[in-house]
Amino acid sequence: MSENQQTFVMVKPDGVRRGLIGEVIRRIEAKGYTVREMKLFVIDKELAEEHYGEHRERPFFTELVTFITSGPVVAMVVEGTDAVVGARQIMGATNPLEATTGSIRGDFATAIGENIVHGSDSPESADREIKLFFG
Ligand code: DAT
Ligand code: MG
Repeated sequence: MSENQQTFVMVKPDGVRRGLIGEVIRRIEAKGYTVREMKLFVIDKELAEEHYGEHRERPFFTELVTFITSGPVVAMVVEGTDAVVGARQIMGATNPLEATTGSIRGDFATAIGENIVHGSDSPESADREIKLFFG
């Protein structure tokens, strides 16, 4: 059953640096979703470590936190039918080499560490991340 959902979307520092804020929002809106909240700011280390807490033990964690705090991001609450899965479909696979052409990561990224966008991976993650960034 499809349902109306909210998800958390973020244009990461590489996306902002490369001037892709508009492109990401365009694709989200073109799909049929609505941006409900949005802010541009630099994430501090504490918020980055909380947001990526599930990856704390991974070898790339330090690099990930350094990267996500390296410049401004655009954080958004995006709403629409099955928005959690749908937004991730627009983004493509985590590794840009596996992301299909036509997806944001497939079209604009070359490396897993700089893959332009973030999207919540489940409704539970969306709730947690929306509260973390907009609560
Ligand atoms: P996603 O962002 O698609 O939800 P994830 O939650 O598994 O992917 O990982 C979070 C971010 O961490 C991902 O967007 C890029 C980075 N990352 C994931 N796996 C990595 C790896 N093997 N090496 C370097 N960075 C990685
Ligand atoms: Mg994830």
